[in-house]
Amino acid sequence: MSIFGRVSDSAERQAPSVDAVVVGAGFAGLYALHELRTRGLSTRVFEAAPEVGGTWYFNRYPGARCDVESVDYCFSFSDELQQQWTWSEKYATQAEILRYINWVADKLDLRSGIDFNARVVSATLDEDDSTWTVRVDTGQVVRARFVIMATGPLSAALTPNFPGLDTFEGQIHHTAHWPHEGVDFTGKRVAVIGTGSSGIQSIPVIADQADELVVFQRTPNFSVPAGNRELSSEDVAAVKANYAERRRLSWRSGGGSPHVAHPKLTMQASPEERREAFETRWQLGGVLFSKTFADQMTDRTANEEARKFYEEKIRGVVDDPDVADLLIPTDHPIGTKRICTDTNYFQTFNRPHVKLVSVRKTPIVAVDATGITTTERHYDLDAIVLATGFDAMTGTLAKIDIVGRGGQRLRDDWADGPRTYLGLGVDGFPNMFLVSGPGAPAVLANMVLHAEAHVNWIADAIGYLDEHGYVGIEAEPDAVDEWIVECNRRANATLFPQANSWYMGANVPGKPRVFMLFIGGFAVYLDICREVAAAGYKGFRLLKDS
Ligand code: N01
Repeated sequence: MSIFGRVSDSAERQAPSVDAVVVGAGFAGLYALHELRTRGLSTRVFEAAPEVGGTWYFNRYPGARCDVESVDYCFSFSDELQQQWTWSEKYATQAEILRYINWVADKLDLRSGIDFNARVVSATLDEDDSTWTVRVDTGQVVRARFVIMATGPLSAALTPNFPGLDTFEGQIHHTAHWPHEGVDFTGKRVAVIGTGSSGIQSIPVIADQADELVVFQRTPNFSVPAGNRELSSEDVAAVKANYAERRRLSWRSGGGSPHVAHPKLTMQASPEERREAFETRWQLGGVLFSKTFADQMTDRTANEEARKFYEEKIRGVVDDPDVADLLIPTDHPIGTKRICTDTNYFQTFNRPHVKLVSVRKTPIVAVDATGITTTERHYDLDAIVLATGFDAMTGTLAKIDIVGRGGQRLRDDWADGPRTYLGLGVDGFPNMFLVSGPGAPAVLANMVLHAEAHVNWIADAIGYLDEHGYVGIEAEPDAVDEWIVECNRRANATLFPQANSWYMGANVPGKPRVFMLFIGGFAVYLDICREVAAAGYKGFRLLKDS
């Protein structure tokens, strides 16, 4: 080691020290700060953005809303919070969710614990005492007993490598990095590339403004009308009077919201019952259409019934049958990519100034100063919107240089796919916890409740270590291996692996194709985590001071 290395090591040893560093100030990071502080642990949060909000700070594209009902997609840990805040719509806009997050941050005095404009660039384990040295792009260095990665599964935006993209002379905006002042497309010729949730929400709004809109679609997506509406004071009062029961159902559910599937399996229901159930769920709106019947995501025949109903609905609103053919997915079972929720998405393609281009039929060849060229023709454009998604689950963690035992790097360790135990711990990386990481239900559940559950588990684990005189906790390699097998076993019993989804890493060229989530259900997962803790953190090695 060079003398400079030694000098810097000793300087780092004198760096300020806290019990926990939390990376990210979205829902998860904010709750972690609140909970760890409440339990008397000194905690510092680093947030790359200038404000709180995480995904809801960045994703402010036109039409951005949550696809989980607002009354469920908010903190449950404090009845005072859920009683005091009043949501205005069934599905909250990005702006309203961000207002809510700011309100919580103020109410719980969280800002004082957060460094903003502070991107964590590395976290390095000191094996002698199982502590972490965390470096920030501001030059700050902090030592911590625990590092909690509340970095969010969908926070590394993906920009495809279209040749010539940087030569385009008009505006380019990624939905995940939308300008705060907004974008006015009035009188403009606009392209949207990508038809996932972000594209499907923004396309109808952009179409309202633009002179011409060209939508470049690679894979058509299933999208169900959101059925959004304003909440009346009676709606709000009914939810608030019944919040405890609503939350109880959510905690015991498959996805973290109080949905109950039809009592029969799809093919046990008569054709009339089936149709009525699909119609009722369709009218209620949103992603839960894929859970109308409990077997829809495991039984191909059941799934096909839902798909046929869906196809009929879409053909009913798209005027041109050739356009409808392009818009209706045929390459994956319904629900195996996250179902999108929309407001007038399909109707938008009936408008004369909106054109749909399948880049499967006519791929994008290049972008130049004036627009996009496909194998068929050139499109003159003033603006390009990239609704091209994320390097999900692992992308953000891979950007941080996380160095564990023996100098092993997390990004190398995960080269063939992420390895975690319960989505919470990683072998070789003691005292580092993930919130909503790969191997947890994460995005398959209500992310707010999921974050609360993870943070509570982590805080309990730290309490257990302190109470019993341990300095560290580390996932056992065998437990990680077995958990991966378990996650794969459960995924393979469903239809999910049949889709080239971001759940599978399939949207990122070169990313290993593995199903990155625990699909056994939110309540089942929480029970497993509880059992592991109750058994003295079975599958984790508890470390004594050496
Ligand atoms: O990203 P996506 P997203 N050439 O990956 C296409 C959550 N979310 O930001 O499907 C051409 O779904 C890509 O095509 P393909 C939610 O969990 C929630 O929309 O890979 N096209 C796809 O059409 C969601 O699932 C909400 O073939 C290219 C699109 O870009 C997740 O975030 C709102 C391409 C990307 O879709 C991600 O959603 C928004 C290329 N080279 C997001 N590369 C709500 O709560 C990619 N594409 C409602």
